[in-house]
Amino acid sequence: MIKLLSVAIVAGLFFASVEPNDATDCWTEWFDSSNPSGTGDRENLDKLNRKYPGKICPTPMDIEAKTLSGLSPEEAGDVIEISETDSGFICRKRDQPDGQCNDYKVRFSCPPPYCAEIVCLTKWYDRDQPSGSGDWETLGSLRNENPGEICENPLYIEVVTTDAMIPAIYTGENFFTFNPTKGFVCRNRDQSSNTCKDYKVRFGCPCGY
Ligand SMILES: [Ca+2]
Ligand SMILES: [Ca+2]
Repeated sequence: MIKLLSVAIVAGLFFASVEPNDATDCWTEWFDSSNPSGTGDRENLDKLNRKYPGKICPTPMDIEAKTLSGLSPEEAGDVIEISETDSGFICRKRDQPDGQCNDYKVRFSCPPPYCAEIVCLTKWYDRDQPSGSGDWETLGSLRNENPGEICENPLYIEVVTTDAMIPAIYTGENFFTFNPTKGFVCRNRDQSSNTCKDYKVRFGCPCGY
């Protein structure tokens, strides 16, 4: 749910509670993946999850944004757009009176189960090559072929190319499936080059699984 909000509404709705509502909730560390060099500053949750696997819970309860110098959007005088927690934070230059956005960092609050849970990464898996219809590294197939090795409901997935270990989000390819509960699929037909790179994946599971 995207809402265009004035600074006053944003301050009231989303940034009034700078600490977690429940004392047992926890905040993640701060993330800054984007600079306001183009049309604005965008700190997207999906992108952050892929760039920092295991660092953010799958369904954050709240989001907080501050400038790198520590000001709230209200204090910085910026009008921001925020999709509560599912896609993160956007400051668009075109929405600003002065046409400029500050550089923001964001953090998320996570529910108690996540706070107490330390995430452990599995080994890397590479079960398929993109020589057929694409590179199919689905969680179902990987679990079937590696019994007992991967938890049923992973919290995170990390995907890199098999050769240079380039994170999938930086290869510019279009992915059919890319999430911790289904795994990863790159279909050749979705690429302008008609072929996917070869990827390997690993998952974040509760430690002790
Ligand atoms: Ca930023
Ligand atoms: Ca592969």
